[in-house]
Amino acid sequence: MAVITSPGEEYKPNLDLGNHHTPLIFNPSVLNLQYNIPIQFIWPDEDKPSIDVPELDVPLIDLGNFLSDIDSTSSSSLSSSVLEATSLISTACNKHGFFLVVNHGVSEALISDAHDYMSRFFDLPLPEKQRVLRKPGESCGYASSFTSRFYTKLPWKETFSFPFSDSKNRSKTVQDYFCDTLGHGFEPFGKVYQEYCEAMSSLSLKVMELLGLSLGVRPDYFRDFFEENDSIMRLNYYPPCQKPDLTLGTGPHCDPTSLTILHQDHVNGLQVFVENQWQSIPPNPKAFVVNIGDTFMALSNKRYKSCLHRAVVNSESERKSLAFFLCPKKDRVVKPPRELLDSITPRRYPDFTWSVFLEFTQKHYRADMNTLQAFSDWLTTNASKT
Ligand SMILES: O=C(O)CCC(=O)C(=O)O
Repeated sequence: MAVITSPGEEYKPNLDLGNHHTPLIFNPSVLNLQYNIPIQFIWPDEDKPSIDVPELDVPLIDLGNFLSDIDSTSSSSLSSSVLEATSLISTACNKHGFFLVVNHGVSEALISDAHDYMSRFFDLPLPEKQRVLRKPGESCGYASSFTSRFYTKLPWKETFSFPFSDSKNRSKTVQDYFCDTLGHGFEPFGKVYQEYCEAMSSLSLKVMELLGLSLGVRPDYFRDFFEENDSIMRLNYYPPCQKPDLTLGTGPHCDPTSLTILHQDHVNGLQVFVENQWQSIPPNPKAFVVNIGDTFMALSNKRYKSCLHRAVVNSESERKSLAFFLCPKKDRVVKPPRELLDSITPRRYPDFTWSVFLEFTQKHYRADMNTLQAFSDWLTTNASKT
């Protein structure tokens, strides 16, 4: 069975990629000028992208009032802005699971620093980045298509992922990760991303309150569930490509995680598969794109959708995005609250922990639109064997 190292990337070990038995090197400054892109980057016809797709109807949720009113979810009568936000969120999450948030309280300077340090990281010479190479079966480190790990449908990108823990008793900070893997010179990188991840974690907990309200669940239920989260932060770099109609930056996948908070730079690229067609979410520097992942789909007992999405590339501009993947504390048991169960709505998925689901996506199954169902079937089959 194919093994996946991250959403949308197929991993088959020990296969030689080069036409002449030399491994393929993902060197953006060479590849971005090539008109004959290596065959491994050419996707099958059914996956080939179209740049010219309609724009997705995605609601813009203004969090300003909600964040400034500390009692916004505890009073018996919710303010009209909270009611409006939960209604928009409910409609979007029943349909495709994507919405935008503005007036989110994250400082522009921090977002700008996070983009700036992302450029500095990807501008490093390849051997420097390789010092923090992601190993097969792991979710963190630097990854691109330069190794011989990948076989076909290579994504046109480089990524760098690292862990973030919101636990008071965490053993390592993001700063420690950068210093341990890349050296003390990288402390400023770690400092910026520790701060950025903390901002993303607290924004996700606020979004969890709104998701709870929108589902008719007490607002602290999901918020408490994600306290002390063990999350993942990913930096995505997509170089220009002279054949953008043949390849993909990130292949079609659903996020196995719980909630994704994405910040795109000014270049178009994100597309979501809704109503049988790919639709784009254009960049908005003032907004974060939020989407439901498979684990939240399970927590909501399949009320809310985790939707297929991908990133396309283009021939003129490089593109970057910052993705924070909210995940529960590793040993938390994922099960929907009782408010979402009744005699006509049975449990859709068995209990599981995030650590087992994560391992399943890394070692046994590619992240696609069927990942959660395949995991659920696998759990049920294995449970019945024991
Ligand atoms: O870069 C983007 O717009 C999407 C990235 C994404 O889907 C991912 O990192 O899983």
